[in-house]
Amino acid sequence: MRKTTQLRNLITSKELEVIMEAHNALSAKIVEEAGFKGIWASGLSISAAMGVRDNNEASWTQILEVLEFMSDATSIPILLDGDTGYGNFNNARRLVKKLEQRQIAGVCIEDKLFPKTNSFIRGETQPLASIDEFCGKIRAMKDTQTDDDFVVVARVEAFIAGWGLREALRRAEAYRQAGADAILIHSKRADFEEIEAFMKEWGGRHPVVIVPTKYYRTPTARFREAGISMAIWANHNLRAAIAAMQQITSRLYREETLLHAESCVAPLEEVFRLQGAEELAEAERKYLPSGLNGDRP
Ligand code: SPV
Ligand code: MG
Repeated sequence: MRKTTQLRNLITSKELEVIMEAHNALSAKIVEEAGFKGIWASGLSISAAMGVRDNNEASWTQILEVLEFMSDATSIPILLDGDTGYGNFNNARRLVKKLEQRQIAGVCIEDKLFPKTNSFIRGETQPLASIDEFCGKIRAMKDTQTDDDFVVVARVEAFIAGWGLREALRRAEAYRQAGADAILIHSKRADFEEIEAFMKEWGGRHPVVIVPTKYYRTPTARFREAGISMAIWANHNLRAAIAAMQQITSRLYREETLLHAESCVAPLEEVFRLQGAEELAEAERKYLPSGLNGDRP
């Protein structure tokens, strides 16, 4: 099944679906192997892995290069965190064209201004896009896609900016009418209450996606009860990698020996397996004349 169709099915299914963050091909592959049905290509994680801030410091073509490796390495759909679409409607529609060429299944855009800032950094101070401008961007993206199943998710930042429930609903409804396939309603609160209030008023009009990073204590059953379509574990591979790398690096620095490190890290064979070394060995048996390592006289 096409990756776009897979993602559309996840978004529109009656069940709660959960997708997980990846920030490069290796983490994307790990997400697929764990059993997840989709990948969140997180702007925060990809930028952090590049050593830059989540402020569009990495160019959108640099993000595309990472995505291409992620897409090549996996068979489950990738939903790109496309920030604001990297500019106006024109940049956003060109992004859609380039994503489709790389078999990226969908993109989420947020109603902020380019260059954006991560929602958890001084959210209240962040300006929001005008509703009309953002709706034009959504329409341009939907008009550009050539695969009907390509998914455009519109992310509402009204709660992040402190604009309240009424504004969140107004924006979500406008984005639905502009053609978005789902609404991502974001919150920085430690509880689920503002999202729950939104869901009550929303009344199942259109699929809703959430990112429970800050309200991680909320049991997943409550997301189901509220009628959420998709939850995103948005940055946990990056944060796991940071913790693991800091631990092993400081230990190796202190101990000046590899003696105790070996049991704390993945075996080298696991690295080769994840890279697909076995497939290359098979291909060599098929395509390389046996015993030849270059011509010798
Ligand atoms: C991301 O993963 O980059 C997101 C989610 O956009 S958040 O960091 O919560 O804004
Ligand atoms: Mg982001």
